Amino acid sequence: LPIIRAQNSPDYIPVANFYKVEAILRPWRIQKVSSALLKIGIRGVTVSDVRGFGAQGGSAERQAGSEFSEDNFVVKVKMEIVVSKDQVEEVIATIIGEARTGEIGDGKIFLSPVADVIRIRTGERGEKGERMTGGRADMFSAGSSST
Ligand code: AKG
Repeated sequence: LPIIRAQNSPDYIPVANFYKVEAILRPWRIQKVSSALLKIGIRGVTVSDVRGFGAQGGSAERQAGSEFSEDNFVVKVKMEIVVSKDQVEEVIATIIGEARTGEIGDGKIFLSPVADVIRIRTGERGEKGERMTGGRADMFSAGSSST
């Protein structure tokens, strides 16, 4: 990846065409988040059942007992979405808008550069590899595609 500023600087900025938005979320907010993402044209979403803890060590604010497992790791869902650079901020805002309760345990979002996206079926890479049928590119080209 091209790097702006010295690579060994703590404030270097990796530049990429694609970014992975990785969100650790409350399981019961996943449905709201994914339907909001669908509405803005996001089609490729991966979720995993995960357990973890943050600054509270997984032990604070036991307002929802069922969220906690025996060993104090809190049950969460990890949602991973790889999008082109221009979609990153809208995706982050959408996730926050649907996932935030304002209480401890809302989770976190991690953003990382992604070097390439490759569709296994076709071998397409880059923008073609990332594009999803019915997704953003189709939504924006709907008016002009008939010409
Ligand atoms: C933490 O461990 O930092 C927490 O936020 C625990 C509370 C939760 O995730 O529900």
